[in-house]
Amino acid sequence: MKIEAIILREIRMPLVHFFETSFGRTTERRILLIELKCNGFNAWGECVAGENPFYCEESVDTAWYVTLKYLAPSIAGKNFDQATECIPMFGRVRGHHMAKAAVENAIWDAEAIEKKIPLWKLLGGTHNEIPCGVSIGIQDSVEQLLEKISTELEAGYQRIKVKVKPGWDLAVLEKIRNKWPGILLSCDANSAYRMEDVEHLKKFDRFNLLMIEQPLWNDDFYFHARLQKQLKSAICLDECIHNARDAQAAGELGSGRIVNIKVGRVGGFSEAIRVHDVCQSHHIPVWCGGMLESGIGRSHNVALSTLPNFSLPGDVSASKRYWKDDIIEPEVQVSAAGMISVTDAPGRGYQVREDLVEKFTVRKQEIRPAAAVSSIR
Ligand code: OSB
Ligand code: MG
Repeated sequence: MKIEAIILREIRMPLVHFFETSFGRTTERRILLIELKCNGFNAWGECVAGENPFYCEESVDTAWYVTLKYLAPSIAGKNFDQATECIPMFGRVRGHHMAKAAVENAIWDAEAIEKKIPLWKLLGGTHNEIPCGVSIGIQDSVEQLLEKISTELEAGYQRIKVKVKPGWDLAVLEKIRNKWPGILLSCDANSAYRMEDVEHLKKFDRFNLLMIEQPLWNDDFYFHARLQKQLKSAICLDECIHNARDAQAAGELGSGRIVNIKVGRVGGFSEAIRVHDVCQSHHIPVWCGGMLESGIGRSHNVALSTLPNFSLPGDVSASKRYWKDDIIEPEVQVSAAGMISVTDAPGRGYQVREDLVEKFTVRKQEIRPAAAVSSIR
């Protein structure tokens, strides 16, 4: 396909319910969307960076800058047979994985549309439905959290993950376990604990958790290995895995027994597939994490989750948990058995509601190939 133009947009979408983690509360999402104008069709990508650099170093504004100044100009006017051809074009830019992923994934979206095959098959997916879990943020009260869990269990979700931090952990988990002794339950600390907390973290073992996600520093997998040796519960790595080498090192060190793959965090579908493969060779099951995506990123997460080693329920859940109106048609829906099905429709399998995208847009910029400069005499 030929990339005739790249359109950057920032959209704003209010969440139906606030989402709070150990690093803060989000009530509205600012989202950078990438639209590719190709020969005869449009393709889309979503940047999952947050408004602030609190989950990782990137934010909506750093991603906008890097995409506008470096990534988009490097692909404008180029012809691609395969999405992977863009990777060397981004090579000079260090880091900025979420910005790179948004552009790379848009090119994968384009490749699937052009080849008239489902994106999930293009990525190497083998499952035609994926098991779903939910991630539930810190609430104003434990009662409110228990009510939310009960709603999600009734909706069919197969695994409940709750956010924890010092002061919102053991007592909360105890109330949940007393009420639901048998459910698949996990927790996510988003790096809120330190090695001095090891005795405290050992107490999590009594709740028979499926996993404790990223208990220690965001950039560490050495001390996670030390901690894992002292815990019965499996550690799941999120923030600290940026590429397949990290996954390999974490596998060799024994830093965790499960990995959460977020396609934005690792820089795009190509690297996400490599992380998946490395984990598989270390017998580490993976699941697909979420970043409060709109329908575009969500549809891409659904496609990625069909790969064979995605063997635990992910944080990929129904559009309506996040948005009054999602920007795709149909919205992502979850069955009463807690599954999302994929179809054989070409591309991402969900139409983008361009009218709604336009309505939510607060800034927009188009990049076209630089016109050939003719020298003036
Ligand atoms: O750590 O998984 C995380 C949301 C924002 C930042 C980090 C995380 C999360 C989630 C939300 O847990 C998952 C979702 O999209 O529902
Ligand atoms: Mg996490």
